[in-house]
Amino acid sequence: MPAQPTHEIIEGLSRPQPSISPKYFYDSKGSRLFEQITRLPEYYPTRTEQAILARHAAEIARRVGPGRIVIEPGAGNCEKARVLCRAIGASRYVAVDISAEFLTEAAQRLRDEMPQLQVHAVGGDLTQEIVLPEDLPRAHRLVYYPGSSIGNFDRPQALDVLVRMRRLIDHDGALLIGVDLRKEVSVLEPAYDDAAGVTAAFNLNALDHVNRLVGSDFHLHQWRHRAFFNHEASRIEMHLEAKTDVDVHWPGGGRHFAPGERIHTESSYKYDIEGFAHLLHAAGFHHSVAWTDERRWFAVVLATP
Ligand code: AVJ
Repeated sequence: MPAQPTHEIIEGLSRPQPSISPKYFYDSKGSRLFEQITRLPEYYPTRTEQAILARHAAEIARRVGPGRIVIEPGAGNCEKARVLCRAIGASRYVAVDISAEFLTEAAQRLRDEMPQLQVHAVGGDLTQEIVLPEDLPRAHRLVYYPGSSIGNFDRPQALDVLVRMRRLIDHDGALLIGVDLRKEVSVLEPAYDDAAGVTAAFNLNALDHVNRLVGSDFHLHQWRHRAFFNHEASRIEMHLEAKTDVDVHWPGGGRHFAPGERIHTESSYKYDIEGFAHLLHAAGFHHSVAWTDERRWFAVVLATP
C-alpha cells in the first residue's frame, strides 16, 4: 500500500466516474472473503488453474529445470508456491507482497515445511520497483504470477507489469503466469456474482476498508454489488451501485451519489491465448508455451526471453 492511501482513495472517489482500486479489497476480512471466493462452485479460475498445473507439472518441471530461484509477486499466503517449488525442485523462493506482516508468517510456515528451500519475504508490489535481497543471484530466476492477477490491469498497465517482470530476470530466466480466458457470459458473470453472495460481500467490504483508511462514512446497506461482462473491453467489471441518494463525508470533503450511480471497484480482463502471447512479446518475452484445460477456460503460460 502506498504511503498515502487516503489521497489516492479520495481522488478516485471525487472523479466524475468514481472508482476505488481493487487493492483495497484486501484487508484481513477481504483476504478471508477472497479465499472463500476461490472455493465457490461458480468461481472456476482457481481450481482450473490448479488442475492445469497439476496435470502438466512434470512437463513444466522439465522445461524450467531444477534449482530455480522462484520470485512470486503478490504471494499472499504462499500456498501456490509451495506446490510449484516442490514440483520443480526450486532452490530459493522469494515471496513479495504489499501486506508484509501476513507474508512474514506465511514465509515462516513454508520454511518449517520445506527446510531445504531458502525462503525470503519482501514487501512491495509490481506497480512499483521491487527491491530484491542484495545477495540474490540474477541467474536462473523464475517469476511466478498465478491466479490471473494480471487481469486486474488494463493493457498499458499489464504491459508495464510484464516489463517489470522481464527486468527481474536475465536471458536464462522465465515467467510462469496464469491467465483467465474469454468465454461465455453465462460462465463469466456468475463467477463474479455468486448465489451465496460472497463476491457481493467482498465488493462491499471495500467500503468498510475505505472508511477505516480515510475516515469516511459509507453505509454498506445503501450500496449493491454489480458485476457484468463488458464485451468491447473484454473484461468483467465490478461496481458498487447507490440504492438511493447517498451523501458520503470524509475529513475535508465528501460527495453526493444519485440513485444508480456507481463506483467502479474492479476490472478483470479476459484474454485469448494469442492476444496474451502478443502482450508478452511486447514486454520482451519472445517465446511462450501455453497449457489449458479441455474447456479452454484458463491458461498457464511459460514465457521466456
Ligand atoms: C484476484 C484479480 C484474479 O479477477 O478473478 C475474484 C479477483 N474479484 N472475484 C479475479 C476477484 C472478484 C480475481 N483476481
